[in-house]
Amino acid sequence: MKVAVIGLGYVGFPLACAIAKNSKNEVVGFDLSEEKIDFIQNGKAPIEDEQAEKDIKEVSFEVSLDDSILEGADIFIVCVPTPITDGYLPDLGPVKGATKTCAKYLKKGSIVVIESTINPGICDDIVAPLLEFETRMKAGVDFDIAHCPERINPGDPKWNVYNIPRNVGATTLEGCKRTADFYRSFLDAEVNEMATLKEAEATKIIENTFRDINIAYVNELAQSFDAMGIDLQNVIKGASNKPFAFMPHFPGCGVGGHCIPVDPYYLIEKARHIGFDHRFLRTAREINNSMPAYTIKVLEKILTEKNKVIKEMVVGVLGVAYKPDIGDKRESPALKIISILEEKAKAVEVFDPYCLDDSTVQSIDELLEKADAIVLATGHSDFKQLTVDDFEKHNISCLVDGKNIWDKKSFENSLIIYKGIGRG
Ligand code: SAJ
Repeated sequence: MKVAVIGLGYVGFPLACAIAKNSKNEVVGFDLSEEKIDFIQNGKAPIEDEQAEKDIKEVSFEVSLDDSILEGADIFIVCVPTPITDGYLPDLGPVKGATKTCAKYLKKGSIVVIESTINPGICDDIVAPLLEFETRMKAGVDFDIAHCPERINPGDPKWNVYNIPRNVGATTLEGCKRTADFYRSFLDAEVNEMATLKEAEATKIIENTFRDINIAYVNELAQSFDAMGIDLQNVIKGASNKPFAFMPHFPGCGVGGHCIPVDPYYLIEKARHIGFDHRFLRTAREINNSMPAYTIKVLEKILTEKNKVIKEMVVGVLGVAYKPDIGDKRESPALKIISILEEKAKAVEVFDPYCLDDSTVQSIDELLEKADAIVLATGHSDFKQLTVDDFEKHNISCLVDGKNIWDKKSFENSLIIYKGIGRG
C-alpha cells in the first residue's frame, strides 16, 4: 500500500521511519515546514529522537512541501499538533487543515488515521463531516476514519514508536481491524482494537488527565506540608515502598509540555458542551497552574528571613524548558516564573543550555555572578552538578529548587537559605 504521513514532527517522523523500515509499504511524508523537509531530504532527523535518528540512516522515503505527494495513498496518517488557544480551548486548526489536505486525495477504500491527541467526538463530529463534504463520499462506507492516539515520549531512551502499545478505534469494526493489522505490520507492541472512535479518543485523554490530577494532588500536599514543616519528598518516598495501590508523583514549580497541561482542557471543554462540569479536573488544572506563583511566594518568604525584599534583588532563573535535557518550552512553568519575576524583582537573568535564545546570559557562571537569588525551574543534568560551593562562591543568598534536584542537607551549614517545593 501507499502510506502518507501528514506532519513530520516528533510523532510523524518516527512513525514514517518505522513504516519504511519494518513494512513493505511505500511511505511518503508531507509537512508545511521547509526546514523539516530539508533536514529529511538531507538524511537528517528533524526532531530529537534517538530511535528515529538511527532509523533515518537505514531508510529513505520521499517527503515534500507539495501535497500532491499524497496522490494515490491508501492510508493517510495525520500527525499534526493540537495546541490550546489562550482561552484554554482546543485549537483544531492544524487537524482540520490536514484533514482537508487528505480529502483532496482520498479515494474509495482509503483510511484516514488521526494520531494527534483530540477529545472524544472530534473524529465523528469534525473529521468525518469534513471529509464527506469535501469528497462527497460516506465515512464508514466508501472510506474509513481511525484514531490511533500517539504515545511518543520525547527523549525517552526506553519507550519508542516500536515498543509502545497502541489503541485503535474506527468508524467501522472492519476499518478498525484493517488499521490495527496495518500497525501490527510494523510495530512490535500490542495493538488493541476498541469498539468506537470515541473510546480511542478518550483513552489518550484519560492517560494524560490521570497524570495531571496526580501531579496536582502532590502539588497541593506540597503547599500544606511546607506550612507544616514536613518533607513531602521523603513522605512520597516512604509511601512508594508500598508494593501495590500507590503510584508516586512529584511536586514542583509547575506542569509544562504539550500533553499534560493541555489534554485535560479537551475533556473539560467537551463535557461542558454536553452540560457536565469536570470540577475535579478544573481544580487540578488550577492547582498546577498556581505552582509558578507558589514558587515565587516561597522565594519571597526566605528573602524576608534575610531581611531582603524581592524588588531589590536580581533573581536568576535556571531553566526554561518544561522537562530535563531537552529544549522544549511549550507551556513551560519557567516562562510563567520569569514573567512573575519581571513584575516583582529588580532584574531577572535566565540561563538554559537547551534554550539559549531565551537565555539572557550564556553560562551558569555568568548567571550566578549576576544573581543575588536563584530559582531552579528545570531539572537539567547540567544544573544537578551544581553544589553549595558554587552558590557560596557567587554570594547567592537564597535558592528555591523548583524541581527538588539538589540535596537540601548540603545547604544546612551554609549561609544560603535553600527551599524546595514540598521539602518541608
Ligand atoms: N511533572 C511533575 N511531577 C511529576 C511528573 C511530571 O511536576 O510527577 C511535570 C514535569 O516537570 C513537566 C510536566 O509535568 O513539566 C509533564 O511531564 P511529563 O513527564 O508528563 O512529560 P511529557 O509532557 O513529555 O508527557 C509525556 C506524555 N506522553 C504522551 O502524551 C505520549 C505522558 O503521557 C507521559 O506520561 C509522560 O511523557 C512520561 O511518562 O514521561
